[in-house]
Amino acid sequence: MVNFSLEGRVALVTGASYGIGFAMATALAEAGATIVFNDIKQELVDKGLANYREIGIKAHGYVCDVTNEDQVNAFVAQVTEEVGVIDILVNNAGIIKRIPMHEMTAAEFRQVIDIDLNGPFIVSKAVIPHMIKKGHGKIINICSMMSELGRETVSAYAAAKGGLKMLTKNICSEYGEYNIQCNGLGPGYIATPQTAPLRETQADGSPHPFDSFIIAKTPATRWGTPEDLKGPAVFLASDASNFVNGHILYVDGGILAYIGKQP
Ligand code: NAP
Ligand code: GCO
Repeated sequence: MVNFSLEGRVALVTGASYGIGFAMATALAEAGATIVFNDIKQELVDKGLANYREIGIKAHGYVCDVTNEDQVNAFVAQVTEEVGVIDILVNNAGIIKRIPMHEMTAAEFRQVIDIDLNGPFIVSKAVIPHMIKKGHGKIINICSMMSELGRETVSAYAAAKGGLKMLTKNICSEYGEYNIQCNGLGPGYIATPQTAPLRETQADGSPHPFDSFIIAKTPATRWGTPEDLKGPAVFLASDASNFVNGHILYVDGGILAYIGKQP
């Protein structure tokens, strides 16, 4: 029987107090994994712990900024000591800034790259030696439609997520021989706090134009939900995907396959 079980495995999902990270962590826990997550503020870690407790998951939460290498190294050492060697890493933490490129400051551009691309590099670098020693590991990088497509106002985010796609392929290339599989998950447009501004009902009660645009661009004719990421996350975290490496699994309702509905 295909093995989707994560019993006995320790999974770190970064930035998983809520949103997509929370849903994926819940799925990994339901498959048997012990869940570790981080956030940049204690109050959010505490809120996340309460959210996990509410659904019967005893998660381990830590304050850690994924862009801070010293913090990350100390965090990974503490988790290894207190919980166990990390078998599964989901690089989920990320931000977006929607600003026309010619109006975006270099500092704003750098901040997005720092969290969305440098962060996954820093955390993966800290975890890989432990995975090599243990003889196996799963790294799942949360990419995006913007790993493949551009659009107005998201230049930094697209650059970061495009880079994250290639970092995924490079980790696959460099560490496949150690039985480490590194793949990407590319969510389509998902209803979370990050996309809330794109879905706000207009003052006149009409849907946000972007909301209608995405519905027209998606064969599934709906926004995704964090729950749509649960199965794909378990697949890529489990032995069922041991010969899948360097792949970006798009979970997008078909957007990337579709030219869009004729107006
Ligand atoms: P979200 O609701 O904004 O959650 C992002 C999480 O990352 C938050 O918990 C946030 O913590 C945390 N975070 C931000 N900066 C951090 C840092 N420096 N160190 C540690 N944690 C940090 O986003 P989401 O929609 O769930 O998205 C999660 C991931 O999926 C992101 O990588 C995003 O780019 C990607 N994605 C989202 C969509 C979508 O449509 N929603 C589609 C494709 C890909 P704070 O609350 O403290 O900021
Ligand atoms: C945007 C959205 C997207 C989604 C996601 C799509 O402003 O276009 O935020 O970037 O977050 O990344 O896959």
